[in-house]
Amino acid sequence: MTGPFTLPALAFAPESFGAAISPATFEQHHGGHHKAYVDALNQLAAEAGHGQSSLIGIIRAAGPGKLFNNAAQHFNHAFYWASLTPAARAPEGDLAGMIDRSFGSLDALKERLVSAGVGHFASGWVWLVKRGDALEVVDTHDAATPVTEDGVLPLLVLDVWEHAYYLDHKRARKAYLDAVTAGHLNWAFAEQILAAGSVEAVDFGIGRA
Ligand code: MN3
Repeated sequence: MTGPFTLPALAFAPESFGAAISPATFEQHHGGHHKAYVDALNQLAAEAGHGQSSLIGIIRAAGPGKLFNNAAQHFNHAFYWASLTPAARAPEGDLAGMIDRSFGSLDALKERLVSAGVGHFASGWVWLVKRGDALEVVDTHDAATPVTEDGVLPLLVLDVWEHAYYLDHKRARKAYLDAVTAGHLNWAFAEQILAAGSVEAVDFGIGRA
């Protein structure tokens, strides 16, 4: 069925990630998994009387269950596509300064992202977030998302569900995380959110924020 939420187009060519993420993974992950979350969300939101609600409003209002899971997975996946870029440049400006103050260096942050992903049990997400004046790496299980937490601003995310890497790296989650953190994190997106101070102020394809 159609509804207010739509699958955002990828902002890059799926052939442009080398050995890190294959076009086949993007096809399954974006056109398959993410689309299924959007379709289910449209149906469940309408049934729950949320046909006019914003995505983040639904995520924050829904209790545990299918509506939360599909709404949060739409948010998390749109945030993930925006967190990826074919060719990363170094973080700049305020973000670069906060990375150095919070982690010591960009390489130390990348190591934290990889180790958090490797250490995460089963399905979930690894996030770079701002809490207070500092940056942190946090992981969330299943569909859980830091957008529900007061005072926490998500800046980047890595999907560590098996569907994000299994076609390309089999069970070597670390190989996927090493490849993505080495050259494919979209620091420009993190800089935009940091400057805006909210995820609602940046358009990354979730429709009504
Ligand atoms: Mn996924």
